[in-house]
Amino acid sequence: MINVHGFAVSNYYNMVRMALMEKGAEFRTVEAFPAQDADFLSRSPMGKVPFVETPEGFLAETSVILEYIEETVPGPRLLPTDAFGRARVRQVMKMIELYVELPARRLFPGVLMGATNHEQTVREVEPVLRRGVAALTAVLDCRSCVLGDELGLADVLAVFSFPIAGMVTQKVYGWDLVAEIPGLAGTLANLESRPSVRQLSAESRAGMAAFQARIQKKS
Ligand SMILES: N[C@@H](CCC(=O)N[C@@H](CS)C(=O)NCC(=O)O)C(=O)O
Repeated sequence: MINVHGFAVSNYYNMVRMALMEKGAEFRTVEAFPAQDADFLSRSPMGKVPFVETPEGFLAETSVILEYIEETVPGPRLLPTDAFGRARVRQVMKMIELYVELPARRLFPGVLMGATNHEQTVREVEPVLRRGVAALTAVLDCRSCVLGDELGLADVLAVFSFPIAGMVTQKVYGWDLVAEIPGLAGTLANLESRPSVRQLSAESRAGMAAFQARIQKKS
């Protein structure tokens, strides 16, 4: 049995939980917040969540955990059977993480955490996101899923990265990056209607007030 550590508002945590839910796997969740003490670092080397406890030990880094789940947990396949197909999914996963999630995250403090974004950050992030969105437009094939009609790990990242990135770019730049990618809004709506995503999103919304209160208390 896998134990998944994280908190409900964390989109990375929700990616891991979604993959397990789509597999129909049994797993346990343990509420955990990022920390830098030695005990936490012994389980998650960067002090981040999510991390998982497997029968063989701890693992961190969402994309790595997702691949581990795909290799070890029975259930519907989330990667294609052919090498090129798998590489295409991984290409999209990496692009979403590097060119959407991470730059958009630099704007989270001002939008979600009650802080102020530095003007320089706001200036730096926009061209990175615009370039990433142009690149993703070229590689995505938005139908019921982001690479056609087969649910896969790219969808797991997409459904928890794009909506929040779009909300953030709308607030900061008056530009919703989701709307820029043809078909993506419809694909995300389809993915959001899956029972796994509905449940995780509801838990995330329910946890938001407590999360913001926690941040306020820490700052
Ligand atoms: N590269 C990590 C990123 C995970 C991450 O940034 N998680 C956030 C919570 S959503 C976190 O733990 N932040 C604390 C920190 O950055 O120190 C992954 O793929 O799992």
